[in-house]
Amino acid sequence: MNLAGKRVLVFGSGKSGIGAAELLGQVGACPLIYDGNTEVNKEAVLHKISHVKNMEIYAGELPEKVMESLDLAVLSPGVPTDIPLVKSFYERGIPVWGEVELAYRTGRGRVLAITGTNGKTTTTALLGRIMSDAEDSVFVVGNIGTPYTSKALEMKDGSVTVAEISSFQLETIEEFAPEVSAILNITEDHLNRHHTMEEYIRVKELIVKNQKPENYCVLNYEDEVLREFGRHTVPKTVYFSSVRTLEEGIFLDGDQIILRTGGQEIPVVRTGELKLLGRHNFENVMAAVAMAYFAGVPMESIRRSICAFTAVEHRIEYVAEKKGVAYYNDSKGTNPDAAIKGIQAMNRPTLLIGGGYDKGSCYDEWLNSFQGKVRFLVLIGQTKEKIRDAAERLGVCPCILCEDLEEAVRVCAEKARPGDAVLLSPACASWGQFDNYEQRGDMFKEYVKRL
Ligand code: UMA
Repeated sequence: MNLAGKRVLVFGSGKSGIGAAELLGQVGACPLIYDGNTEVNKEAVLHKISHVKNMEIYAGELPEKVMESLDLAVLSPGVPTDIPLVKSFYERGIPVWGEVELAYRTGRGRVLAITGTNGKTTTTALLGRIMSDAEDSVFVVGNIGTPYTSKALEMKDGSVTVAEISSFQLETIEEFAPEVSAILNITEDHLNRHHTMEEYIRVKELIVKNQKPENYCVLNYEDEVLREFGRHTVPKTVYFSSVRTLEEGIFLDGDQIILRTGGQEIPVVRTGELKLLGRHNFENVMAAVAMAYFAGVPMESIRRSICAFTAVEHRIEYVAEKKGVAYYNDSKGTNPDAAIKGIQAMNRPTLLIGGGYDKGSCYDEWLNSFQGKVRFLVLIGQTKEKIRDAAERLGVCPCILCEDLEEAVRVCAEKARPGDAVLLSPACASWGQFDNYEQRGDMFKEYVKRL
Protein backbone atom coordinates (compact mmCIF):
# COMPACT_ATOMS: atom_id res chain seq x y z
CA MET A 1 0.00 0.00 0.00
CA ASN A 2 1.33 3.43 -0.92
CA LEU A 3 0.76 5.37 2.26
CA ALA A 4 1.05 8.87 0.75
CA GLY A 5 -2.17 10.81 1.28
CA LYS A 6 -3.86 7.92 3.13
CA ARG A 7 -5.92 8.65 6.23
CA VAL A 8 -4.54 6.30 8.86
CA LEU A 9 -5.95 5.89 12.34
CA VAL A 10 -3.27 5.15 14.91
CA PHE A 11 -4.90 3.31 17.82
CA GLY A 12 -3.15 4.05 21.12
CA SER A 13 -1.17 7.12 22.15
CA GLY A 14 1.65 5.37 24.02
CA LYS A 15 5.18 4.82 22.70
CA SER A 16 4.08 2.75 19.72
CA GLY A 17 1.32 5.15 18.71
CA ILE A 18 3.69 8.10 18.81
CA GLY A 19 6.28 6.16 16.76
CA ALA A 20 3.65 5.11 14.20
CA ALA A 21 2.15 8.62 13.84
CA GLU A 22 5.61 10.17 13.37
CA LEU A 23 6.54 7.62 10.73
CA LEU A 24 3.24 8.04 8.90
CA GLY A 25 3.70 11.81 8.85
CA GLN A 26 7.20 11.41 7.41
CA VAL A 27 6.01 9.21 4.53
CA GLY A 28 3.28 11.66 3.57
CA ALA A 29 0.27 9.89 5.08
CA CYS A 30 -2.38 11.72 7.12
CA PRO A 31 -2.36 10.06 10.54
CA LEU A 32 -4.87 10.73 13.29
CA ILE A 33 -4.65 9.33 16.79
CA TYR A 34 -7.34 7.55 18.75
CA ASP A 35 -7.06 6.42 22.37
CA GLY A 36 -9.73 4.55 24.33
CA ASN A 37 -8.75 6.34 27.51
CA THR A 38 -10.81 9.52 27.93
CA GLU A 39 -8.30 10.83 30.47
CA VAL A 40 -5.44 10.89 27.97
CA ASN A 41 -3.59 14.20 27.87
CA LYS A 42 -4.11 15.23 24.23
CA GLU A 43 -1.79 18.22 24.40
CA ALA A 44 1.05 16.12 25.78
CA VAL A 45 0.58 13.53 23.04
CA LEU A 46 0.49 16.12 20.23
CA HIS A 47 3.58 17.76 21.68
CA LYS A 48 5.53 14.54 21.11
CA ILE A 49 4.67 14.38 17.40
CA SER A 50 6.68 16.85 15.34
CA HIS A 51 6.21 15.56 11.81
CA VAL A 52 2.45 16.05 11.57
CA LYS A 53 0.87 19.48 11.63
CA ASN A 54 -2.67 20.02 13.01
CA MET A 55 -3.13 16.38 13.84
CA GLU A 56 -6.56 15.20 14.92
CA ILE A 57 -6.72 13.30 18.17
CA TYR A 58 -9.77 11.53 19.61
CA ALA A 59 -10.25 9.96 23.02
CA GLY A 60 -13.05 7.70 24.23
CA GLU A 61 -15.31 7.91 21.21
CA LEU A 62 -14.58 7.93 17.48
CA PRO A 63 -17.10 9.94 15.43
CA GLU A 64 -18.81 8.02 12.62
CA LYS A 65 -17.68 10.46 9.93
CA VAL A 66 -14.05 9.88 10.97
CA MET A 67 -14.59 6.15 10.86
CA GLU A 68 -15.97 6.42 7.32
CA SER A 69 -12.92 8.32 6.12
CA LEU A 70 -10.27 5.77 7.11
CA ASP A 71 -7.96 3.92 4.70
CA LEU A 72 -6.01 1.96 7.34
CA ALA A 73 -5.87 1.38 11.10
CA VAL A 74 -2.57 0.78 12.90
CA LEU A 75 -2.88 -0.85 16.32
CA SER A 76 -0.57 -0.41 19.30
CA PRO A 77 0.42 -3.78 20.82
CA GLY A 78 -1.71 -3.22 23.92
CA VAL A 79 -4.93 -2.98 21.89
CA PRO A 80 -6.77 -6.32 21.69
CA THR A 81 -8.06 -7.29 18.26
CA ASP A 82 -11.43 -8.47 19.59
CA ILE A 83 -12.73 -5.22 21.09
CA PRO A 84 -15.78 -3.67 19.36
CA LEU A 85 -13.94 -0.80 17.67
CA VAL A 86 -11.32 -3.05 16.10
CA LYS A 87 -14.00 -5.53 15.07
CA SER A 88 -15.83 -2.72 13.31
CA PHE A 89 -12.66 -1.91 11.31
CA TYR A 90 -12.61 -5.49 10.10
CA GLU A 91 -16.35 -5.45 9.33
CA ARG A 92 -16.01 -2.29 7.23
CA GLY A 93 -13.06 -3.74 5.32
CA ILE A 94 -10.57 -1.23 6.74
CA PRO A 95 -7.14 -2.94 6.71
CA VAL A 96 -5.72 -3.40 10.22
CA TRP A 97 -1.94 -3.54 10.73
CA GLY A 98 0.01 -3.74 13.91
CA GLU A 99 2.67 -1.13 14.59
CA VAL A 100 5.30 -3.79 13.78
CA GLU A 101 3.75 -4.47 10.36
CA LEU A 102 3.84 -0.75 9.53
CA ALA A 103 7.50 -0.57 10.58
CA TYR A 104 8.42 -3.69 8.61
CA ARG A 105 6.82 -2.37 5.42
CA THR A 106 8.57 0.99 5.67
CA GLY A 107 11.91 -0.29 7.02
CA ARG A 108 14.79 -1.79 5.02
CA GLY A 109 17.54 -4.34 5.48
CA ARG A 110 17.57 -7.69 7.23
CA VAL A 111 15.40 -8.59 10.22
CA LEU A 112 16.18 -11.03 13.05
CA ALA A 113 13.19 -11.53 15.35
CA ILE A 114 12.79 -13.11 18.75
CA THR A 115 9.67 -14.17 20.58
CA GLY A 116 8.86 -16.49 23.48
CA THR A 117 7.28 -16.12 26.88
CA ASN A 118 10.52 -15.55 28.78
CA GLY A 119 14.06 -14.55 27.94
CA LYS A 120 13.09 -12.39 24.93
CA THR A 121 14.61 -9.21 26.25
CA THR A 122 17.92 -10.75 27.33
CA THR A 123 18.23 -12.66 24.05
CA THR A 124 17.36 -9.57 22.01
CA ALA A 125 19.83 -7.41 23.89
CA LEU A 126 22.54 -10.07 23.54
CA LEU A 127 21.90 -10.60 19.83
CA GLY A 128 21.85 -6.82 19.42
CA ARG A 129 25.29 -6.70 21.02
CA ILE A 130 26.65 -9.50 18.79
CA MET A 131 25.30 -7.87 15.63
CA SER A 132 26.47 -4.37 16.63
CA ASP A 133 29.99 -5.73 17.18
CA ALA A 134 29.94 -7.32 13.71
CA GLU A 135 27.92 -4.90 11.53
CA ASP A 136 27.84 -1.15 10.88
CA SER A 137 24.13 -0.39 11.01
CA VAL A 138 22.13 -2.26 13.66
CA PHE A 139 18.79 -1.41 15.27
CA VAL A 140 17.46 -3.11 18.41
CA VAL A 141 13.72 -2.50 18.56
CA GLY A 142 10.27 -3.76 19.51
CA ASN A 143 8.91 -5.01 22.80
CA ILE A 144 12.31 -4.34 24.39
CA GLY A 145 11.16 -0.71 24.62
CA THR A 146 12.15 1.18 21.45
CA PRO A 147 9.19 1.10 19.05
CA TYR A 148 10.14 -0.45 15.71
CA THR A 149 8.39 2.43 13.89
CA SER A 150 10.64 4.98 15.60
CA LYS A 151 13.69 3.57 13.75
CA ALA A 152 12.21 2.23 10.48
CA LEU A 153 13.04 5.25 8.34
CA GLU A 154 16.67 5.31 9.50
CA MET A 155 17.21 1.79 8.13
CA LYS A 156 19.24 1.17 4.96
CA ASP A 157 19.48 -1.89 2.73
CA GLY A 158 22.57 -3.01 4.62
CA SER A 159 21.01 -2.53 8.07
CA VAL A 160 20.24 -5.32 10.50
CA THR A 161 17.19 -5.04 12.74
CA VAL A 162 17.08 -7.15 15.89
CA ALA A 163 13.46 -7.14 17.02
CA GLU A 164 11.86 -8.42 20.21
CA ILE A 165 8.34 -9.30 19.18
CA SER A 166 5.59 -10.06 21.70
CA SER A 167 2.49 -12.14 21.08
CA PHE A 168 0.52 -8.87 21.09
CA GLN A 169 2.62 -7.69 18.17
CA LEU A 170 2.50 -10.95 16.23
CA GLU A 171 -1.30 -10.98 16.27
CA THR A 172 -1.41 -8.19 13.68
CA ILE A 173 1.41 -9.00 11.27
CA GLU A 174 0.73 -9.65 7.59
CA GLU A 175 3.95 -9.56 5.58
CA PHE A 176 6.48 -9.36 8.45
CA ALA A 177 9.20 -11.86 7.47
CA PRO A 178 12.38 -12.19 9.51
CA GLU A 179 15.42 -13.83 7.93
CA VAL A 180 16.09 -15.61 11.22
CA SER A 181 13.46 -16.04 13.91
CA ALA A 182 13.46 -17.65 17.35
CA ILE A 183 10.76 -18.91 19.71
CA LEU A 184 12.48 -19.41 23.06
CA ASN A 185 9.69 -21.11 25.02
CA ILE A 186 5.93 -20.97 25.45
CA THR A 187 4.48 -21.09 28.94
CA GLU A 188 1.26 -19.67 30.35
CA ASP A 189 1.01 -15.89 30.06
CA HIS A 190 -1.37 -13.19 28.79
CA LEU A 191 -4.41 -15.46 28.95
CA ASN A 192 -6.64 -12.46 29.64
CA ARG A 193 -5.71 -11.24 26.14
CA HIS A 194 -5.46 -14.49 24.18
CA HIS A 195 -8.08 -16.40 26.24
CA THR A 196 -6.70 -19.91 25.67
CA MET A 197 -3.26 -21.49 25.63
CA GLU A 198 -3.98 -22.83 22.10
CA GLU A 199 -4.56 -19.31 20.84
CA TYR A 200 -1.45 -17.99 22.60
CA ILE A 201 0.63 -20.75 20.97
CA ARG A 202 -0.93 -20.09 17.56
CA VAL A 203 -0.06 -16.40 17.79
CA LYS A 204 3.54 -17.04 18.89
CA GLU A 205 4.03 -19.42 15.98
CA LEU A 206 2.99 -16.68 13.54
CA ILE A 207 6.60 -15.47 13.67
CA VAL A 208 7.46 -18.02 10.92
CA LYS A 209 4.34 -17.23 8.84
CA ASN A 210 6.16 -15.50 5.97
CA GLN A 211 9.60 -17.09 6.33
CA LYS A 212 11.04 -18.85 3.27
CA PRO A 213 12.83 -22.21 2.97
CA GLU A 214 16.24 -20.50 2.95
CA ASN A 215 15.46 -18.74 6.29
CA TYR A 216 16.04 -20.12 9.79
CA CYS A 217 13.91 -20.59 12.88
CA VAL A 218 15.64 -21.28 16.21
CA LEU A 219 13.51 -23.34 18.62
CA ASN A 220 13.81 -24.78 22.12
CA TYR A 221 14.03 -28.57 21.80
CA GLU A 222 12.98 -28.99 25.43
CA ASP A 223 9.61 -27.32 24.82
CA GLU A 224 7.42 -30.14 23.53
CA VAL A 225 5.12 -27.84 21.59
CA LEU A 226 8.07 -26.19 19.85
CA ARG A 227 9.89 -29.47 19.23
CA GLU A 228 6.85 -30.74 17.34
CA PHE A 229 6.32 -27.39 15.63
CA GLY A 230 9.90 -27.46 14.32
CA ARG A 231 9.23 -30.64 12.35
CA HIS A 232 6.80 -28.84 10.04
CA THR A 233 8.06 -25.28 9.62
CA VAL A 234 8.96 -23.84 6.22
CA PRO A 235 12.26 -22.23 7.34
CA LYS A 236 15.14 -24.47 8.43
CA THR A 237 14.82 -25.43 12.08
CA VAL A 238 17.76 -25.03 14.47
CA TYR A 239 17.07 -26.53 17.89
CA PHE A 240 18.78 -25.61 21.15
CA SER A 241 18.82 -27.66 24.33
CA SER A 242 20.20 -27.05 27.81
CA VAL A 243 19.63 -30.65 28.95
CA ARG A 244 20.78 -33.00 26.19
CA THR A 245 23.26 -33.23 23.34
CA LEU A 246 21.75 -32.85 19.89
CA GLU A 247 22.95 -34.42 16.64
CA GLU A 248 22.25 -31.15 14.88
CA GLY A 249 21.78 -27.85 16.72
CA ILE A 250 23.28 -26.03 19.71
CA PHE A 251 23.41 -27.53 23.19
CA LEU A 252 24.92 -27.39 26.65
CA ASP A 253 27.22 -30.32 27.37
CA GLY A 254 28.47 -30.10 30.96
CA ASP A 255 29.82 -26.57 31.17
CA GLN A 256 30.34 -26.15 27.46
CA ILE A 257 28.09 -24.81 24.73
CA ILE A 258 28.58 -26.63 21.43
CA LEU A 259 27.12 -26.07 17.97
CA ARG A 260 26.74 -29.04 15.63
CA THR A 261 25.88 -28.19 12.07
CA GLY A 262 26.47 -29.81 8.68
CA GLY A 263 28.77 -32.47 10.13
CA GLN A 264 30.91 -29.90 11.98
CA GLU A 265 31.21 -29.63 15.76
CA ILE A 266 32.05 -26.09 16.87
CA PRO A 267 32.87 -25.44 20.56
CA VAL A 268 31.28 -22.07 21.36
CA VAL A 269 32.11 -21.15 24.95
CA ARG A 270 32.45 -22.46 28.50
CA THR A 271 29.66 -21.17 30.74
CA GLY A 272 32.25 -19.95 33.26
CA GLU A 273 33.44 -17.43 30.67
CA LEU A 274 29.98 -15.82 30.52
CA LYS A 275 28.79 -13.03 32.82
CA LEU A 276 25.18 -14.25 32.53
CA LEU A 277 24.14 -16.74 35.20
CA GLY A 278 21.67 -19.63 35.34
CA ARG A 279 20.47 -22.33 32.94
CA HIS A 280 17.72 -20.10 31.55
CA ASN A 281 20.38 -17.59 30.54
CA PHE A 282 22.48 -20.28 28.87
CA GLU A 283 19.38 -21.01 26.79
CA ASN A 284 19.17 -17.34 25.84
CA VAL A 285 22.86 -17.39 24.91
CA MET A 286 22.41 -20.50 22.75
CA ALA A 287 19.46 -18.94 20.91
CA ALA A 288 21.34 -15.69 20.27
CA VAL A 289 24.49 -17.55 19.14
CA ALA A 290 22.52 -19.73 16.72
CA MET A 291 20.66 -16.71 15.30
CA ALA A 292 23.86 -14.75 14.80
CA TYR A 293 25.74 -17.72 13.31
CA PHE A 294 23.02 -18.46 10.77
CA ALA A 295 22.79 -14.74 10.01
CA GLY A 296 26.42 -15.02 8.93
CA VAL A 297 28.46 -13.72 11.89
CA PRO A 298 31.82 -15.52 12.35
CA MET A 299 31.94 -17.61 15.55
CA GLU A 300 35.08 -15.83 16.76
CA SER A 301 33.25 -12.52 16.75
CA ILE A 302 30.16 -14.06 18.42
CA ARG A 303 32.36 -15.52 21.16
CA ARG A 304 33.94 -12.15 21.98
CA SER A 305 30.54 -10.46 22.18
CA ILE A 306 28.82 -13.01 24.42
CA CYS A 307 31.73 -13.07 26.88
CA ALA A 308 31.56 -9.29 27.25
CA PHE A 309 27.78 -9.14 27.74
CA THR A 310 26.33 -8.44 31.21
CA ALA A 311 22.77 -8.87 32.56
CA VAL A 312 19.83 -6.77 31.48
CA GLU A 313 18.32 -4.19 33.85
CA HIS A 314 15.31 -5.44 35.88
CA ARG A 315 16.21 -9.11 35.27
CA ILE A 316 17.59 -10.56 38.55
CA GLU A 317 19.55 -7.31 38.84
CA TYR A 318 21.66 -6.83 41.97
CA VAL A 319 20.69 -3.51 43.59
CA ALA A 320 22.56 -3.09 46.90
CA GLU A 321 23.51 -4.65 50.20
CA LYS A 322 21.99 -3.00 53.29
CA LYS A 323 22.70 -4.26 56.82
CA GLY A 324 23.88 -7.59 55.40
CA VAL A 325 20.74 -8.02 53.27
CA ALA A 326 21.14 -8.24 49.47
CA TYR A 327 18.41 -6.61 47.36
CA TYR A 328 17.58 -7.87 43.85
CA ASN A 329 15.31 -6.31 41.25
CA ASP A 330 13.54 -8.84 39.03
CA SER A 331 10.65 -6.58 38.03
CA LYS A 332 10.80 -8.27 34.61
CA GLY A 333 9.41 -11.38 36.35
CA THR A 334 5.94 -10.47 35.06
CA ASN A 335 4.53 -14.00 34.94
CA PRO A 336 4.86 -17.12 37.13
CA ASP A 337 7.35 -18.84 34.84
CA ALA A 338 9.71 -15.85 34.72
CA ALA A 339 9.38 -15.43 38.50
CA ILE A 340 10.33 -19.10 39.03
CA LYS A 341 13.69 -18.30 37.35
CA GLY A 342 14.06 -15.37 39.74
CA ILE A 343 13.57 -17.39 42.93
CA GLN A 344 15.66 -20.28 41.58
CA ALA A 345 18.60 -17.92 41.13
CA MET A 346 18.58 -16.94 44.85
CA ASN A 347 21.09 -18.73 47.05
CA ARG A 348 20.07 -17.14 50.40
CA PRO A 349 16.88 -17.21 52.52
CA THR A 350 14.62 -14.79 50.67
CA LEU A 351 11.91 -12.25 51.40
CA LEU A 352 10.00 -12.16 48.17
CA ILE A 353 7.83 -9.29 46.95
CA GLY A 354 5.09 -10.48 44.58
CA GLY A 355 1.70 -9.57 43.18
CA GLY A 356 0.38 -6.98 40.75
CA TYR A 357 -2.01 -6.87 37.83
CA ASP A 358 -4.21 -9.94 37.30
CA LYS A 359 -3.54 -11.59 33.92
CA GLY A 360 -5.57 -14.65 34.86
CA SER A 361 -2.49 -16.74 35.73
CA CYS A 362 -2.37 -19.68 38.12
CA TYR A 363 0.28 -19.19 40.81
CA ASP A 364 0.57 -22.75 42.20
CA GLU A 365 3.65 -23.74 40.22
CA TRP A 366 5.46 -20.56 41.21
CA LEU A 367 4.56 -21.02 44.90
CA ASN A 368 5.64 -24.67 44.80
CA SER A 369 9.02 -23.64 43.38
CA PHE A 370 9.94 -21.80 46.62
CA GLN A 371 11.07 -25.07 48.24
CA GLY A 372 11.52 -23.59 51.70
CA LYS A 373 13.68 -20.72 50.42
CA VAL A 374 11.09 -17.97 50.96
CA ARG A 375 10.83 -16.74 54.58
CA PHE A 376 8.03 -14.27 53.85
CA LEU A 377 5.99 -13.56 50.76
CA VAL A 378 5.12 -9.86 50.78
CA LEU A 379 2.20 -9.15 48.46
CA ILE A 380 0.92 -6.05 46.70
CA GLY A 381 -1.51 -5.18 43.90
CA GLN A 382 -4.72 -6.61 42.49
CA THR A 383 -3.61 -10.25 42.89
CA LYS A 384 -2.46 -10.09 46.52
CA GLU A 385 -5.44 -11.90 48.04
CA LYS A 386 -5.57 -14.47 45.23
CA ILE A 387 -1.88 -15.32 45.77
CA ARG A 388 -2.23 -15.34 49.57
CA ASP A 389 -5.16 -17.78 49.33
CA ALA A 390 -3.14 -20.08 47.06
CA ALA A 391 -0.09 -19.87 49.36
CA GLU A 392 -2.26 -20.77 52.38
CA ARG A 393 -3.90 -23.64 50.52
CA LEU A 394 -0.48 -25.03 49.55
CA GLY A 395 1.03 -24.24 52.98
CA VAL A 396 4.06 -22.58 51.35
CA CYS A 397 5.14 -19.70 53.60
CA PRO A 398 3.70 -16.83 55.65
CA CYS A 399 2.27 -13.95 53.62
CA ILE A 400 2.12 -10.24 54.46
CA LEU A 401 -0.25 -7.98 52.51
CA CYS A 402 0.89 -4.40 51.84
CA GLU A 403 -0.71 -1.33 50.29
CA ASP A 404 2.09 -0.58 47.85
CA LEU A 405 5.68 -1.29 46.86
CA GLU A 406 7.12 1.32 49.20
CA GLU A 407 5.46 -0.33 52.20
CA ALA A 408 6.54 -3.77 50.93
CA VAL A 409 10.20 -2.71 50.80
CA ARG A 410 9.94 -1.22 54.29
CA VAL A 411 8.35 -4.40 55.70
CA CYS A 412 11.06 -6.55 54.08
CA ALA A 413 13.81 -4.36 55.54
CA GLU A 414 12.25 -4.75 59.01
CA LYS A 415 11.84 -8.52 58.77
CA ALA A 416 15.10 -9.41 57.00
CA ARG A 417 18.10 -10.79 58.89
CA PRO A 418 21.74 -10.39 57.83
CA GLY A 419 22.47 -13.02 55.18
CA ASP A 420 18.95 -12.82 53.69
CA ALA A 421 17.99 -11.61 50.24
CA VAL A 422 15.06 -9.37 49.34
CA LEU A 423 13.80 -10.09 45.84
CA LEU A 424 11.21 -8.19 43.85
CA SER A 425 9.96 -10.82 41.39
CA PRO A 426 6.21 -10.31 41.27
CA ALA A 427 4.97 -13.02 38.84
CA CYS A 428 2.48 -10.39 37.68
CA ALA A 429 2.40 -7.41 35.34
CA SER A 430 2.87 -3.98 36.87
CA TRP A 431 -0.18 -2.35 35.28
CA GLY A 432 -2.61 -0.75 37.69
CA GLN A 433 0.12 0.44 40.05
CA PHE A 434 2.81 1.40 37.53
CA ASP A 435 3.04 2.31 33.84
CA ASN A 436 5.32 -0.64 33.12
CA TYR A 437 7.77 -3.06 34.72
CA GLU A 438 10.66 -0.64 34.18
CA GLN A 439 8.97 1.98 36.32
CA ARG A 440 8.21 -0.66 38.98
CA GLY A 441 11.87 -1.76 38.99
CA ASP A 442 13.14 1.82 39.10
CA MET A 443 10.84 2.63 42.06
CA PHE A 444 12.03 -0.51 43.86
CA LYS A 445 15.65 0.57 43.45
CA GLU A 446 14.79 4.05 44.65
CA TYR A 447 13.03 2.72 47.82
CA VAL A 448 15.99 0.42 48.52
CA LYS A 449 18.40 3.33 48.15
CA ARG A 450 16.37 5.35 50.66
CA LEU A 451 16.47 2.62 53.35
N1 UMA B 1 -5.12 1.64 24.68
C1 UMA B 1 -6.39 1.84 24.21
N2 UMA B 1 -7.24 0.78 24.18
C2 UMA B 1 -6.88 -0.47 24.58
C3 UMA B 1 -5.56 -0.67 25.06
C4 UMA B 1 -4.70 0.41 25.09
O1 UMA B 1 -6.75 2.95 23.82
O2 UMA B 1 -7.70 -1.39 24.50
C5 UMA B 1 -4.21 2.79 24.74
C6 UMA B 1 -3.88 3.18 26.16
O3 UMA B 1 -4.86 4.03 26.71
C7 UMA B 1 -2.54 3.85 26.01
C8 UMA B 1 -1.94 3.19 24.78
O4 UMA B 1 -2.98 2.45 24.16
O5 UMA B 1 -2.65 5.24 25.78
C9 UMA B 1 -0.85 2.26 25.20
O6 UMA B 1 -0.44 1.42 24.13
P1 UMA B 1 0.32 0.08 24.46
O7 UMA B 1 -0.35 -0.60 25.59
O8 UMA B 1 0.47 -0.69 23.20
O9 UMA B 1 1.72 0.59 25.04
P2 UMA B 1 2.98 1.29 24.36
O10 UMA B 1 3.39 2.39 25.26
O11 UMA B 1 2.75 1.64 22.94
O12 UMA B 1 4.08 0.13 24.54
C10 UMA B 1 4.07 -0.99 23.65
C11 UMA B 1 4.26 -2.28 24.45
N3 UMA B 1 3.18 -2.41 25.43
C12 UMA B 1 2.39 -3.50 25.47
O13 UMA B 1 2.51 -4.44 24.73
C13 UMA B 1 1.31 -3.51 26.52
C14 UMA B 1 5.61 -2.28 25.15
O14 UMA B 1 5.82 -3.56 25.73
C15 UMA B 1 6.70 -2.05 24.11
O15 UMA B 1 7.95 -1.92 24.78
C16 UMA B 1 6.42 -0.79 23.32
O16 UMA B 1 5.12 -0.86 22.71
C17 UMA B 1 7.44 -0.57 22.18
O17 UMA B 1 7.32 -1.56 21.20
C18 UMA B 1 5.73 -3.61 27.16
C19 UMA B 1 4.98 -4.85 27.62
O18 UMA B 1 4.53 -4.87 28.74
C20 UMA B 1 7.14 -3.69 27.75
N4 UMA B 1 4.86 -5.89 26.78
C21 UMA B 1 4.23 -7.15 27.15
C22 UMA B 1 5.21 -8.10 27.82
O19 UMA B 1 6.42 -7.94 27.60
O20 UMA B 1 4.76 -9.02 28.53
C23 UMA B 1 3.69 -7.81 25.89
